[in-house]
Amino acid sequence: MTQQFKDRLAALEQAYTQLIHINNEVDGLGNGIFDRYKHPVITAQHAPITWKYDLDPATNPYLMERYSINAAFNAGAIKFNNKYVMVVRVEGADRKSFFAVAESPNGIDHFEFWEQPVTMPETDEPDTNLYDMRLTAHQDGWIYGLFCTERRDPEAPAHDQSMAIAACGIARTKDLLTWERLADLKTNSPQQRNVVLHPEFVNGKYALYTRPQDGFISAGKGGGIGFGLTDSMDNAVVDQETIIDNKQYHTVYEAKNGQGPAPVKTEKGWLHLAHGVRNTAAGLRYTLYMFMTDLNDLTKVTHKPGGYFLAPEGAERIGDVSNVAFCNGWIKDEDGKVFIYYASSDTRMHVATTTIDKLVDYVMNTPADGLRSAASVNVINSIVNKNKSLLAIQS
Ligand code: M1P
Repeated sequence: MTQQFKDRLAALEQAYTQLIHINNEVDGLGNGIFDRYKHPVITAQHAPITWKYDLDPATNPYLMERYSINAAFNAGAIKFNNKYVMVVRVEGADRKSFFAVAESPNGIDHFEFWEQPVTMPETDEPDTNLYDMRLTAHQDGWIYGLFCTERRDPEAPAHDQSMAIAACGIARTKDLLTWERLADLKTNSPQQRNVVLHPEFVNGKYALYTRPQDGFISAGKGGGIGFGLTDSMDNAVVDQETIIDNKQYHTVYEAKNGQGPAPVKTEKGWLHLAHGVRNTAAGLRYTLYMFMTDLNDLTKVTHKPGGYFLAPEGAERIGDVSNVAFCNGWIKDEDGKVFIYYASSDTRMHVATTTIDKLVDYVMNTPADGLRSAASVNVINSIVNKNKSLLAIQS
């Protein structure tokens, strides 16, 4: 082993150790709804050295990367064995995404990947690409991971090497190490992404949030967050998708939308976090928004604040696919604290913290989108007028 090899290895190890020991802290005053943090919680640089380098000086004398990691984003999340755990979409320089588990003792920093990425079994139709897992600890005792499996469109002409079909892949586990792959979800929609399993049985059936879509990128006549039931998760079939939250003109979910993580049950209703997409001259803009559904009727949206809940800010706005905030994982602690794991610009993971009480207050008391500029001014005026009376009483 040359001195150069030894020095480079020591430097790589030091940089990695420093990275995973960075302490995170709340960034600024925030909006009162949630706190953002100064540092991302998982990045491509968090990938272990042993994934990227052949450490044998005989076969890798220059200690160069033999497999490069491009990004680490769109993670599912779960509290597991008292640890805050993400199943991260890790993307190699070859554009292939795969899943890898990362854990932290406190949910806000010191995330470290497990020794090896997830070996996800395949169906008879191999996946070209896998991404965006939603984790659900279901009432039936399994932890399910629902994700997008992407394959080239068999109808695609040879000159078009980008036409793809997105479907919902399904796997289940008890330990996040060994996964049992089940058949892909069948629906009547040509494309499915952002499919999420509801944590409880509904009339003895499994309930799924879907996102019917015509094209790989464009929602076309489809779109909206759908809801459907299946008798079983082995060979899951949703015959009928009811759209519970649709695309809408001049909103942050005008072009398309999709359910984020599995909803969280509260005394007032089910809290949902979703992403909405609008088109701009600079391309698509992804932000997060929230809504609440009825405890007894999961297809009924009872509250929906206007506008976005969280949008990419500052450095978050820049990445492989800029201007994107995306969330498919959150964790609710016993004491009501909530950890929202969101990705920025298809590049890295962040955390935002809040509480169930704050989220319920936000969802129930933030005015709905009035859908016209005049309605927005009315909202401000009603706040100002209330404040004027309040301030007059106080003075
Ligand atoms: O690039 C932004 C996002 O685009 C897709 O989301 P959706 O299905 O809503 O369009 C997904 O590829 C997602 O992974 C990605 O972050």
